[in-house]
Amino acid sequence: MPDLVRLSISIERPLYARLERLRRQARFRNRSEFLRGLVRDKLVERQWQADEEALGTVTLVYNHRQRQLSEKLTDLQHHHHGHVLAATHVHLDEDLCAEMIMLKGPAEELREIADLLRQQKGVLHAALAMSSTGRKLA
Ligand code: NI
Repeated sequence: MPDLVRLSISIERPLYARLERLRRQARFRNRSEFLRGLVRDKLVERQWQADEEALGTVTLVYNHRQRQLSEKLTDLQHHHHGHVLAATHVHLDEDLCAEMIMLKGPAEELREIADLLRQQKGVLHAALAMSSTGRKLA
């Protein structure tokens, strides 16, 4: 375990109250752990801004009866096979499908792949969860 540094900070009372509300809403009991999480969130945000190696998951919802859509989504993943770590397909009902595609690579390339997937006709919703390979977060 790395050395721990204890710090004391000054913060305005209303801002402290807001911080505590955020901590409770996030269901953190431990304030230190909550603050570590905030710092790591900011670090991951900076990693994406700086186009560093990143991990991302695209969630797609679409109707598989849309002509050629399943084939297009598969073609796109094959074309970017160097960035696709895994994909899971779930049949939500008779018509609708959800697909989770886990990607790894430079952040901007992951954004581009997510945008390409999102733009396909018949995709009802697409969300990109921007995460990290975990390096430089400890
Ligand atoms: Ni399906």
